[in-house]
Amino acid sequence: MPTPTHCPYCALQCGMTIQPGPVVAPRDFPVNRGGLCQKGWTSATLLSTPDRLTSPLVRRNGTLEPVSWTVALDLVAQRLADLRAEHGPDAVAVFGGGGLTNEKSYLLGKFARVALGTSHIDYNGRFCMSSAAAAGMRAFGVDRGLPFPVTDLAEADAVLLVGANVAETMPPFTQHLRRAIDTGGLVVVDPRRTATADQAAVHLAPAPGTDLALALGLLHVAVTDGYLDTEYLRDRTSGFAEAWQAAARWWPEQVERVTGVAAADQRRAVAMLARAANAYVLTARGTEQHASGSDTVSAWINLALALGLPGRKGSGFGCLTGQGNGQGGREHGQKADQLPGYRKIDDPAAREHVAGVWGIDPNSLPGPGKSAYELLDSLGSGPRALMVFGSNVVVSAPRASHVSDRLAALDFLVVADFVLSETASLADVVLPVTQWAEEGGTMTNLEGRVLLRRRAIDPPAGVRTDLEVLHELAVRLGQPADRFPASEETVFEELRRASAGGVADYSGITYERLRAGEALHWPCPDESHPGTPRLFLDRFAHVDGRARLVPVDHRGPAEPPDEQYPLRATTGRVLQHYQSGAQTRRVPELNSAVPGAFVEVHPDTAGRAGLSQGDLARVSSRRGSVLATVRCVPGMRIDTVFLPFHFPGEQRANLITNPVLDPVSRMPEFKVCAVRLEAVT
Ligand SMILES: Nc1nc2c(c(=O)[nH]1)N[C@H]1C(S)=C(S)[C@@H](COP(=O)(O)OP(=O)(O)OC[C@H]3O[C@@H](n4cnc5c(=O)[nH]c(N)nc54)[C@H](O)[C@@H]3O)O[C@H]1N2
Ligand SMILES: Nc1nc2c(c(=O)[nH]1)N[C@H]1C(S)=C(S)[C@@H](COP(=O)(O)OP(=O)(O)OC[C@H]3O[C@@H](n4cnc5c(=O)[nH]c(N)nc54)[C@H](O)[C@@H]3O)O[C@H]1N2
Ligand code: SF4
Ligand SMILES: [Mo]
Repeated sequence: MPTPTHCPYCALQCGMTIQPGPVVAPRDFPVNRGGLCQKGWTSATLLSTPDRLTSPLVRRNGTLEPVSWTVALDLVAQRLADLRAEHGPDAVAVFGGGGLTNEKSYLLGKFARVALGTSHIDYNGRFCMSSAAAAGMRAFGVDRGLPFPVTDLAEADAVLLVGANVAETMPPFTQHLRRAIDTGGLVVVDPRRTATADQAAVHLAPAPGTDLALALGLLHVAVTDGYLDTEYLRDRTSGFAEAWQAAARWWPEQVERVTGVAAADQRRAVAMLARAANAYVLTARGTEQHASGSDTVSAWINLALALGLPGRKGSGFGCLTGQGNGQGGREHGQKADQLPGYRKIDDPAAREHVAGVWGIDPNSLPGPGKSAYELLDSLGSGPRALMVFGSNVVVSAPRASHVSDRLAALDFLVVADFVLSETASLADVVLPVTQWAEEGGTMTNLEGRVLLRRRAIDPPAGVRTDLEVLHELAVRLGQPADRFPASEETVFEELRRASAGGVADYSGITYERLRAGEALHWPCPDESHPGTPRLFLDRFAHVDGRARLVPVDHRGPAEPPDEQYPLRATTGRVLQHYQSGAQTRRVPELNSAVPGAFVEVHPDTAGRAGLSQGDLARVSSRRGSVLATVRCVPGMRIDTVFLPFHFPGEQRANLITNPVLDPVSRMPEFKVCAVRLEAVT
């Protein structure tokens, strides 16, 4: 019998079945309705990849050698205990991932705070949704990527899609935009003419890093062209006057000068949104991964609020979560400043509640730690040991060569993975773990719906689950065995209690309800509660029930182009590869489709550098150089180049990226830095 489950990759969490073979097939589920992208179709391949890790590895005389689990776990526990005894609990740091199940995220956070006693835990979601989360919190008082089911979009007449290339990053999602596309209501904001922009009636192509000016300009147009929803602003929001002060200065011609987006197109886009019966504004990484990302998302929210969209039936604002469990991964306590239930770690009531569930003294809980990049940057001088679960930072962190240096400065690096990722290959100990189809757990998709991942096939001999690894290590570090259960359902039962009363309340969700196929979106505060597919219909989550417009102003990229580095480089994704590529580069069909790094560049810009299609180029910034094959794209802006970040070694786009951080979210500026393009001679 095929087992129903979900795709292991992105936040859409397409429904699929898997049966021994292993063979996957799409399944009818609301988010994908029987569709899958190429990554989903080929996802079973990695389960039996020839270089699958099936034994723990320990570095001896410079090389990783297979050892037994007992030897590996004893060694890890001993080294961590020694470093802690010598340098204090903050000598050990933990780095998690948004691909981990809710149970893993929860237990990893508890392991760091209780078994290790360290404040240093953060995760790759900081590189992903943190700016959107910060802006959502500010505006609405709660952060759930989409506060409505994806299927609601099917009724949309107009959709403003900002910095999202869903045709490549969530292909089955585009079916929900069908009506908007067919009725000429799709507006795409992207410096590149992507496969998504190709389907839009209006494509606005701002220079990378200028979205904030564009959003202010569109708010300006909304006001001057008479589209303001004054009744909604009066009844459901506060802060319009302050937000308008900055936007008042951004008249369309001024915005055109800064962004390159024609004033007439700005007006068209606003008119389309304002005149539609049902309209949505959706953002993703293109507009968020900037040093001004939080303010930029706030500016898009301000626009949506001015038009009266959020919390209105058939309309809304949302951010597209990225990783498989990007939503749940940020709710259960693997973020530096959080405890389970999306609670704040510096809130005394939150500490008391969670410490009560964990059976510990609230005073023994550490305080907030450093954000992901700051944590990586401090390795060696701060933490002496790092444990990585579910991230490949050597490829995916900004200023990657510096991050590799910091990893090399550690006394001890432990990586749990199912393949020898670029990060795992630097480790002192590698722990081989199960993959999605071989384990159970829950994931929370981009619409806040909790889904069951079911074990469908037996794992290869020699691998353990992440939960088993944490259990074994916690016991060796002196914790009671039942404080770190290795069964996912037992962990979930505890997670429910820890989340009870929190922002992300899972206490009414049970495995039994999920097995029965109930569609449960959090918050779900008791077992008779139907869950909350749509937030904000009556009120926003702030105490007064109102949404806030936040006053923000444009500041531009942290590193503007200059004579030495005259171009703007931006980075992102292609359909066939996932993230650091650790998984998809091992799937022959995907790897042969896109075998290496490329740089998209306007033919004239390439020509000026003496380059043409297929040549090898060097793209250099103040931090380093990346090698990539030239792809001439006539639709590109002449001042901009684009590189995917899925490739290792000298092809790492992150060799050039700027690690400057957003002051609120601590998100690095992955989406713009100043570069120069040269031929490799
Ligand atoms: N195939 C594939 N799918 C994925 C993933 C993957 O790695 N591969 N990863 C998943 C994850 S974790 C995430 S976070 C999502 C990301 O999903 P998306 O956000 O859709 O992906 P990106 O390609 O990072 O960025 C989207 C677009 O932003 C544009 N962009 C660059 N700079 C700017 C700018 O300054 N302003 C604006 N408005 N746009 C800009 C880029 O040209 C790009 O087309 O995808 C998920 N799905
Ligand atoms: N230049 C640039 N850099 C970027 C971005 C960008 O747009 N531009 N985007 C950023 C974004 S949005 C993201 S989300 C990050 C993602 O970047 P990474 O954090 O590197 O993401 P992955 O490549 O998915 O890495 C996951 C690793 O964990 C392993 N793994 C997967 N599932 C599990 C599990 O359940 N347990 C364990 N133990 N291991 C597991 C995989 O094999 C893989 O090696 O990259 C960021 N970096
Ligand atoms: S869109 Fe995302 S969840 Fe769906 S098949 Fe592709 S990678 Fe998997
Ligand atoms: Mo992401």
